[in-house]
Amino acid sequence: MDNYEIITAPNPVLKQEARPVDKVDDAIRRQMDRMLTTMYDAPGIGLAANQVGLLNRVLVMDLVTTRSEEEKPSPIFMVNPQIIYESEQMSVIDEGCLSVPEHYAEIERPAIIRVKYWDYDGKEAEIEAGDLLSHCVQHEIDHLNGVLFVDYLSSLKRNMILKKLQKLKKANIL
Ligand code: GNR
Ligand code: NI
Repeated sequence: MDNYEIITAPNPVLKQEARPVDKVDDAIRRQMDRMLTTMYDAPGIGLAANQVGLLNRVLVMDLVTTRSEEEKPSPIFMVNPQIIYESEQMSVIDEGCLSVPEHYAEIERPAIIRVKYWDYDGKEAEIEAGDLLSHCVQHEIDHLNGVLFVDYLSSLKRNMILKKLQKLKKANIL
């Protein structure tokens, strides 16, 4: 199956809010399958619909980027994810983003969260996430709300990064 193209900043679609999905049907499942292969090939540990130019509340994740032949992938698919609990304790992780290539920054987020969502079959599901998974889910939900990790940095740092990316685009390097 054909992969999607990943959109990089600055691009208005990354600043837009994605709309809720009414129902998990075959079209949404095809979108999730295609987002997953796009994410694996990138490679990344998460991907939100905005990053492939689709404005619906769909995300895919898989924290394991390298697997041997025998190991089965264990993707997580979320439709209409909602954070229903955030710990007061925070954690800092060095984050990157496929839409902000080659830039990384330490981002502070609630250490543990609980998320309610619809799974691949459209069934209601709930998970508790800590560590990298917690950061990844929050990073992906931010995308669905039009927020990038660079939005947590000072405007000086953010604008420097965005200018560099814009320059690479103009030179056709991105
Ligand atoms: O591949 C990715 N790595 C990552 C590392 C720390 C916190 C979040 C992430 S998500 C990112 C892929 C991506 O851009 N998802 O939107
Ligand atoms: Ni990202």
